[in-house]
Amino acid sequence: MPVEPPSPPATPPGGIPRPPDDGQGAVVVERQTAKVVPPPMYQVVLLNDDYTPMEFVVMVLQEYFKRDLETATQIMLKIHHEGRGVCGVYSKDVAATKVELVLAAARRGGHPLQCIMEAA
Ligand code: TYC
Repeated sequence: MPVEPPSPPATPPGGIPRPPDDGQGAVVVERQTAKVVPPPMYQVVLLNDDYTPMEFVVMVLQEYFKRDLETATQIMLKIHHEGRGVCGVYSKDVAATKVELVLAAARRGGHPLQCIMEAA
Protein backbone atom coordinates (compact mmCIF):
# COMPACT_ATOMS: atom_id res chain seq x y z
CA MET A 1 0.00 0.00 0.00
CA PRO A 2 1.50 3.38 -1.04
CA VAL A 3 2.33 5.71 1.77
CA GLU A 4 1.71 9.45 1.34
CA PRO A 5 4.65 11.62 2.26
CA PRO A 6 3.86 13.77 5.27
CA SER A 7 2.58 17.21 4.22
CA PRO A 8 4.40 20.23 5.64
CA PRO A 9 2.62 22.30 8.29
CA ALA A 10 0.21 25.02 6.91
CA THR A 11 2.15 27.66 8.77
CA PRO A 12 5.88 27.03 8.54
CA PRO A 13 8.18 28.07 11.37
CA GLY A 14 8.80 31.41 9.61
CA GLY A 15 5.18 32.35 10.28
CA ILE A 16 4.03 33.00 6.68
CA PRO A 17 1.20 30.57 5.76
CA ARG A 18 1.60 28.42 2.63
CA PRO A 19 -1.19 28.15 0.02
CA PRO A 20 -3.19 24.92 0.43
CA ASP A 21 -1.81 21.79 -1.25
CA ASP A 22 -4.49 19.77 -3.10
CA GLY A 23 -2.56 16.53 -2.68
CA GLN A 24 -2.16 16.20 -6.49
CA GLY A 25 1.18 17.94 -6.61
CA ALA A 26 -0.45 21.23 -7.64
CA VAL A 27 -0.69 24.29 -5.45
CA VAL A 28 -4.12 25.87 -5.27
CA VAL A 29 -4.23 29.57 -4.58
CA GLU A 30 -7.62 31.09 -3.81
CA ARG A 31 -8.17 34.81 -3.66
CA GLN A 32 -11.40 36.02 -2.11
CA THR A 33 -12.67 39.44 -3.07
CA ALA A 34 -15.33 41.14 -0.97
CA LYS A 35 -18.70 40.71 -2.74
CA VAL A 36 -21.04 41.79 0.04
CA VAL A 37 -24.01 43.65 -1.45
CA PRO A 38 -25.67 46.06 0.97
CA PRO A 39 -29.42 45.53 1.40
CA PRO A 40 -31.76 47.88 -0.50
CA MET A 41 -32.87 50.76 1.70
CA TYR A 42 -36.22 52.54 1.90
CA GLN A 43 -37.12 56.03 3.04
CA VAL A 44 -40.20 56.56 5.12
CA VAL A 45 -42.02 59.70 4.00
CA LEU A 46 -44.77 61.70 5.70
CA LEU A 47 -47.20 63.64 3.52
CA ASN A 48 -48.81 66.96 4.35
CA ASP A 49 -52.53 67.41 4.85
CA ASP A 50 -54.71 70.24 6.15
CA TYR A 51 -56.08 68.54 9.27
CA THR A 52 -53.46 66.62 11.22
CA PRO A 53 -52.24 68.86 14.09
CA MET A 54 -48.61 69.94 13.91
CA GLU A 55 -48.08 68.70 17.47
CA PHE A 56 -49.18 65.20 16.47
CA VAL A 57 -46.68 65.09 13.59
CA VAL A 58 -43.89 66.27 15.90
CA MET A 59 -44.86 63.54 18.39
CA VAL A 60 -44.78 60.91 15.59
CA LEU A 61 -41.30 62.00 14.53
CA GLN A 62 -40.05 61.84 18.12
CA GLU A 63 -41.76 58.58 19.01
CA TYR A 64 -41.32 56.48 15.88
CA PHE A 65 -38.27 58.06 14.27
CA LYS A 66 -36.32 58.95 17.42
CA ARG A 67 -35.90 62.62 16.45
CA ASP A 68 -35.24 65.24 19.11
CA LEU A 69 -37.81 68.03 19.51
CA GLU A 70 -35.88 70.55 17.41
CA THR A 71 -35.24 68.17 14.50
CA ALA A 72 -38.81 66.84 14.64
CA THR A 73 -40.16 70.39 14.45
CA GLN A 74 -37.91 71.20 11.48
CA ILE A 75 -39.01 68.08 9.59
CA MET A 76 -42.68 68.77 10.37
CA LEU A 77 -42.37 72.35 9.07
CA LYS A 78 -40.61 71.14 5.94
CA ILE A 79 -43.52 68.75 5.27
CA HIS A 80 -46.02 71.52 6.01
CA HIS A 81 -44.36 73.87 3.50
CA GLU A 82 -43.14 71.45 0.82
CA GLY A 83 -45.82 68.73 0.94
CA ARG A 84 -43.64 65.83 2.03
CA GLY A 85 -40.57 64.99 4.04
CA VAL A 86 -38.26 62.07 4.78
CA CYS A 87 -38.47 60.82 8.36
CA GLY A 88 -35.67 58.23 8.08
CA VAL A 89 -34.06 55.55 5.90
CA TYR A 90 -34.30 51.86 6.88
CA SER A 91 -34.19 48.30 5.60
CA LYS A 92 -37.41 47.12 3.94
CA ASP A 93 -38.90 45.35 6.97
CA VAL A 94 -38.13 48.16 9.39
CA ALA A 95 -39.52 50.81 7.00
CA ALA A 96 -42.73 48.79 6.46
CA THR A 97 -43.21 48.36 10.21
CA LYS A 98 -42.76 52.08 10.84
CA VAL A 99 -45.34 52.94 8.16
CA GLU A 100 -47.85 50.56 9.80
CA LEU A 101 -47.20 51.93 13.29
CA VAL A 102 -47.54 55.55 12.17
CA LEU A 103 -50.74 54.87 10.24
CA ALA A 104 -52.21 52.97 13.20
CA ALA A 105 -51.38 55.84 15.58
CA ALA A 106 -52.87 58.38 13.17
CA ARG A 107 -56.11 56.39 12.79
CA ARG A 108 -56.37 55.95 16.57
CA GLY A 109 -56.05 59.70 16.93
CA GLY A 110 -58.59 60.31 14.16
CA HIS A 111 -56.07 62.06 11.91
CA PRO A 112 -55.79 61.63 8.12
CA LEU A 113 -51.96 61.64 8.21
CA GLN A 114 -50.43 59.67 5.33
CA CYS A 115 -47.14 57.80 5.57
CA ILE A 116 -45.46 55.91 2.72
CA MET A 117 -42.19 54.16 1.96
CA GLU A 118 -40.18 54.39 -1.23
CA ALA A 119 -36.85 53.07 -2.48
CA ALA A 120 -34.04 55.32 -1.24
N1 TYC B 1 -50.47 70.98 7.54
C1 TYC B 1 -50.83 70.56 8.89
C2 TYC B 1 -51.48 71.70 9.65
O1 TYC B 1 -51.40 72.84 9.20
C3 TYC B 1 -49.60 70.08 9.65
C4 TYC B 1 -48.99 68.85 9.09
C5 TYC B 1 -47.61 68.74 8.97
C6 TYC B 1 -49.79 67.76 8.69
C7 TYC B 1 -47.02 67.60 8.48
C8 TYC B 1 -49.20 66.61 8.17
O2 TYC B 1 -47.25 65.38 7.61
C9 TYC B 1 -47.83 66.54 8.07
N2 TYC B 1 -52.12 71.42 10.77
